[in-house]
Amino acid sequence: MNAPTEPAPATLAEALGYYTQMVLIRRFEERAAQLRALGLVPGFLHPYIGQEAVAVGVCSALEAQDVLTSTHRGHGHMLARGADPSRMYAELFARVDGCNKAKGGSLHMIDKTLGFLGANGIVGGGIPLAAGAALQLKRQKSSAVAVSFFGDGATNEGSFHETLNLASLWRLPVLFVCENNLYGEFTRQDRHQTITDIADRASSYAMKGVVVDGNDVFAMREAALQATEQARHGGGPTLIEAKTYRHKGHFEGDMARYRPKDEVEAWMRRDPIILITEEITQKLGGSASDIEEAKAKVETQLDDAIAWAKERPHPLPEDALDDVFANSYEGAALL
Ligand SMILES: Cc1ncc(C[n+]2csc(CCOP(=O)(O)OP(=O)(O)O)c2C)c(N)n1
Ligand SMILES: [Mg+2]
Repeated sequence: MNAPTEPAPATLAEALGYYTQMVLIRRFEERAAQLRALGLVPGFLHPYIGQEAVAVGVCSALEAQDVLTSTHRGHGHMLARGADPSRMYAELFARVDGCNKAKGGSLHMIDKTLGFLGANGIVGGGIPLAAGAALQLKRQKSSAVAVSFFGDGATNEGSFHETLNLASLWRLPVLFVCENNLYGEFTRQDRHQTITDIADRASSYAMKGVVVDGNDVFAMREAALQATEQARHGGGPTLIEAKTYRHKGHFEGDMARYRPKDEVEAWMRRDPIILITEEITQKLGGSASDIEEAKAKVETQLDDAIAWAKERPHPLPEDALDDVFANSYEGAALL
């Protein structure tokens, strides 16, 4: 297992860009939770709050042609990839103008135009999908890479092990990004696996594994840049373990009383948004008004997105089966 090298210093403008995206993810979800409490969201939400640096750092290292798979905790990945919050809110509110016409909801949001191959309600389900996409990219001799985000719990699934085995054997251009937030649902990592560093599992597959501070957006970006560079040049996959923490419960409404208070408090002090704010104001010469401006911009964007989404119509019952079954097998044309 190798530690990634020190990240190259970011410019103030780059750092403010990452900050804005991280605040967008956090506020998108805080407001989604409030809207759910008001009855606007007919379904579960799994908040990504606390893990924003992982999605933003990794996605900042990607190119337009790259593809991604996500999890049940997928809003952050999709927003970091550049999805439109208006269409995402419309999807959460089950409206026809939602990014998946209200047929995906939070757990199955997809945006093919962004190469975002989907959130996924099946734990570990996105991992083989990313490797399948990577296999196709390799066959097409593309320089694009596939990225799969998944949790610590998912690394106990057969799909994780089977996929890492083949991805390594076939040197597929894929990044396996494990967001180790210390819990799988309500079970602490030390009660569901014997290892501490999930990156150690890479060595079973002769793959590079790295442990990264998942609350440091710059470290995440650097690890992703190194892994994409390797993957784009035929060097095969990397397993990146991002050590992070979810601030809230497993799902919206879970009070998370199974977590010790001091553990929660220690991680709250290392909130990724606090860390990047300090970097901007203490090291990169940014001012308090730069921060306030970025926050205000996000709030206006979300006000507009929510106002638009609330006014969209609900789908009609007679359209329920449209877009559910494929009329043709698009993938066949690529083979
Ligand atoms: C195959 C499968 N098993 C169990 C579940 C129920 N389930 C949903 S989320 C979850 C925990 C996943 O933990 P982790 O992979 O660490 O992701 P996190 O929720 O921490 O982001 C479980 C067990 C499921 N959705 N799919
Ligand atoms: Mg977890």
